[in-house]
Amino acid sequence: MGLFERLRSGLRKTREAFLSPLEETLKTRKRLDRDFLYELEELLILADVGPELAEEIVGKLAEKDTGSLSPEGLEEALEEEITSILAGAEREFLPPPEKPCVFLIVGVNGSGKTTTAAKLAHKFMARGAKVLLAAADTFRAAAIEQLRRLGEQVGAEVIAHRPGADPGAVIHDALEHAQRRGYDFLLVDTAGRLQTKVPLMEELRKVRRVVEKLAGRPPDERILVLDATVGQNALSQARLFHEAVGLTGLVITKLDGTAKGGAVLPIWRELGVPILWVGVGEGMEDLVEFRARDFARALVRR
Ligand SMILES: Nc1nc2c(ncn2[C@@H]2O[C@H](COP(=O)(O)OP(=O)(O)OP(=O)(O)O)[C@@H](O)[C@H]2O)c(=O)[nH]1
Ligand SMILES: [Mg+2]
Repeated sequence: MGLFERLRSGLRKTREAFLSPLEETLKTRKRLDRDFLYELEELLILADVGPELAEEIVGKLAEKDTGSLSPEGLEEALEEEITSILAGAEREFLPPPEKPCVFLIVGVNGSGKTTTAAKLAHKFMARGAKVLLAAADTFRAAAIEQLRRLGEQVGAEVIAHRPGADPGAVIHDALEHAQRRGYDFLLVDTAGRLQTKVPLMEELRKVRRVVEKLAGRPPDERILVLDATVGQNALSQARLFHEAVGLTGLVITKLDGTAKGGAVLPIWRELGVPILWVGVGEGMEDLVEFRARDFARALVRR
């Protein structure tokens, strides 16, 4: 499967929930009248685009009204509006000149951090890079095991300490190892507990300092992994993480498991942090680079 097809298939639930009722309406209506626009706005809100952006999109469409309306014409207009809203969210990932490129991967429980770390390792290794994974989630023994297993699956080396060890020490070790052995990437998987918010944030700041001290610069990428099934509610968490580590990018996971894929729009609008990749399945190949046009097309085009 090509990457666009992977994205399209991942967004199927959102697209169907949105397009099917719209197409029904289009069978009976031929104009962008008030009722139709109202229904469109509702469908956008159901897809978790949020009331403000839904109104904005519908407003733009109303301005463009050219009289008769075909399903294709409407889909095309929607694609344009969504692409233009998301245009700034696109950021190409480029590794820094100095090796290793350090990724700090953060997020709440179960958002998909460990899986995403392994998917990224898989992606970079396929391009010939040397990738090291660090198990800085020392909170649960099972978390360390999970990373080891995934590391084995993708063929990446994993640095881990005992459960309960200091995450800072794991990162220190891993970074030294990566520097000595000429690794291109060090991907740091962290713990995701939210119930202990303040200590977690302190811990993340500390992790950032450990990297700064040893590498002479903060982690190159501070990536927040957000679960799309949480929809817009992910925003308040995102702000906390942004405060703690200064995010450089987002990965939005589990788009395949939700009809709320539209939440990507308000997440970008409210947070202003670029979206680097999206997760569209549990497999190691199911991580797609975020491109505004592709995303919009996969979301609203039949
Ligand atoms: N369908 C789907 N499932 C995903 C995706 N990304 C991750 N998952 C699944 O989500 C579950 C949790 O993923 P993990 O990677 O363990 O999440 P985590 O953030 O590391 O979790 P904690 O370490 O417990 O905080 C696993 O079953 C993953 O397979 C995705 O894009 N799509
Ligand atoms: Mg994990």
